Amino acid sequence: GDTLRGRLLPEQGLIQMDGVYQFQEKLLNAQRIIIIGCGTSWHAGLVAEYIFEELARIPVEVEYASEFRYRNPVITERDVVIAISQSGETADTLAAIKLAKERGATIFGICNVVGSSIARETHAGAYTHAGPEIGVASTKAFTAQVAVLNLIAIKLAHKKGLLKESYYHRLLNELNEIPRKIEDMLKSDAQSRYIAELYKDAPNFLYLGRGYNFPVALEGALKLKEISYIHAEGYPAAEMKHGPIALIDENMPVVVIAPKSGQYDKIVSNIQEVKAREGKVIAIVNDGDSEIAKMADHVIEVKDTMEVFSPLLTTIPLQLLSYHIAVMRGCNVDQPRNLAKSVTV
Ligand code: F1P
Repeated sequence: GDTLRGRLLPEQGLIQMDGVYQFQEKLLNAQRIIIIGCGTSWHAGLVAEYIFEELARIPVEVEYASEFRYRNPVITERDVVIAISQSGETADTLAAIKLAKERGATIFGICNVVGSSIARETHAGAYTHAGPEIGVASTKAFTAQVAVLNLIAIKLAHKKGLLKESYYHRLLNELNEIPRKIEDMLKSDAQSRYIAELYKDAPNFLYLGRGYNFPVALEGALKLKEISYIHAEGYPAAEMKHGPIALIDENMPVVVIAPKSGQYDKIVSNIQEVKAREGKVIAIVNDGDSEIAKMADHVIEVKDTMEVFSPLLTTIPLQLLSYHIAVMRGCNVDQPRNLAKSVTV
């Protein structure tokens, strides 16, 4: 419709957008959106930075809440802060919200847990309703957060007159297709399991991505660290030459997130650079990508989608890869050591 009111993803639970509807003028007039969160929620914020700036042309900053709360940030009343948290109880995020509120910003929350502390502290919000996260590490919360942020960006862009009607409808229709595509991918995880078996004893992993999939590289590395205790780093692929390339040899598995995109040729060059140094390339590609299949050691295929939605799909095999590696290493995937579901201190 012509408002921001909307509901989405009936198969996965509802994303309720009424909070966004009440808040739309603030978002439309925001001089800047500051997104804060920790861990996986921060990664969802990074994806949103690309989407908001691309579609809605609103300047976005993304900050770790754990840093933001101790800084002396410049905040004005025309800033809107979007706080993202699965649990809604993360102490750093809560403290960052209070600081931004004191300085006059309007705070919008994206939480999974209804009635949580963060949900109560914010001026308005949208619940992700992703269902309970059984494990400590965020998984479906991430895709739900990215879906909500996508929907907000699309609705704002439409309100601002920045989207052609046909493109706007294409975006919404495709977003509605995502749950089905994810479901299909969850059913066919044999390739992730096979690759997990080959690399489960690697001491290090590198994850590379560009654009929308740079935050996915960070998230893939975080999931591996959290549940498999393997050291992993995520990097923008274009940064590889500025340092991490020194790490690459025949013992380094490099996961390259490389679906079709505006930067496809660039990511192909990055794969060539890794192969020239004998790194092992595990590439996440679109169905039927024969070009990368010729170069990579392994490929995992994901369904085609529009570029803005690609993180919703490319994240899934990375979660599965971490899951299988963790299980094969005898780790408790639901209760990783040293990690708490809500970091309340
Ligand atoms: C943030 C977070 C999670 C992570 C772990 C520790 O939680 O960093 O992303 O997987 O559970 O906490 P939240 O604010 O999104 O609940």
